[in-house]
Amino acid sequence: MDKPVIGIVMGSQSDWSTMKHAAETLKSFGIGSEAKVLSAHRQSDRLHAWIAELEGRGFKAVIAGAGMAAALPGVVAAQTRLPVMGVPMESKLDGLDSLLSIAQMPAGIPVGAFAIGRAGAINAALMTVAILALSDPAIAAKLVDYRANQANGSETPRDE
Ligand code: RP5
Repeated sequence: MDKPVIGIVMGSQSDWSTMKHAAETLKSFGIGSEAKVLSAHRQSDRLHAWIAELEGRGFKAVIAGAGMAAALPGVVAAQTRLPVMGVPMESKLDGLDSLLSIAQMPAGIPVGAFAIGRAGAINAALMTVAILALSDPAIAAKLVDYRANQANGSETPRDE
């Protein structure tokens, strides 16, 4: 197993069905991740302890997913200088509550806000891949291949 360099944290076990797409995307690039359920509201002390260790353990970025009053990405960003990607869960108000909670950060503590649900989880992972690619030519080459493969998709429409 690759040494984890990307942290994946979510507010509830119920978020994993979405956040697993971030982990799977990273795995497809051979990038190790560590996934945790640590709610900003329900497990704030344990969340703080986990964040405090990340830089020392060699992590490069964090993907944080949460729903409802989705404070988690911002709380993580407030406690680390690592880049934080926020993924809104498709929750009570179709995820709009989560999206606004994640996007509307006060100036000074940035969180990258992604699309609601699966697309956001995948794109958050791809953004961390792009960050790693800046200093890792092997990952950069895989990212170029990934993009090229999308461009090679069929031109024949089909039902989902
Ligand atoms: C948030 O509340 C979690 O991120 C989750 O999306 C939502 C609901 O959590 P559960 O009640 O399913 O544990 O904190």
